[in-house]
Amino acid sequence: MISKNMEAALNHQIALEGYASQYYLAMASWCDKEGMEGAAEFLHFQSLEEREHMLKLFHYLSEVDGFAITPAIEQPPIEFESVQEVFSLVYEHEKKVTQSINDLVATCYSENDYNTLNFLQWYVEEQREEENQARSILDKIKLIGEGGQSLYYIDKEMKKFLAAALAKEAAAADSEAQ
Ligand code: OFO
Repeated sequence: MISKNMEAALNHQIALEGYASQYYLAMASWCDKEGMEGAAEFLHFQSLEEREHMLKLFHYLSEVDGFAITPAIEQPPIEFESVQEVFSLVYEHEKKVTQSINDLVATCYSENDYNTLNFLQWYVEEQREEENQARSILDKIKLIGEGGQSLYYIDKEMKKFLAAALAKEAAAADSEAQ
């Protein structure tokens, strides 16, 4: 059984993860349009990840006799100035999600809800990794600089970031299977 307050807080998080999925999908489409295939692939992957984060919360709410609410589809921005802007927005969004997870953890303590606290540990770790990843991408883009030839190198780097994210996912699936 979960409190109404915690149920509402987790539904808010569901909406935030769902929005992140839409947001990154819009960014993927923009990168594709600009011929940045590597960045587009990375953002498509990230968009799917966010949907999974949303669904994980959905299932948790059902498991603890709560009611998961399907969030409305909000139109995210679809045009961006540059690939640097895209990833600085990703970084900003990840920081916002981290703050929201931290607030949820604080609510768990104030309600003595140790089940939800335990469940959220996965998100705490995931946010640390995702924030770090977004910051590293942004640093790399700043280092390479923008402009014709730089975009080619940025896109190549994005493929490496995607490969690392896929390897991490495969390792997590392996350890779950054991
Ligand atoms: Fe859901 O991990 Fe990022 O936001």
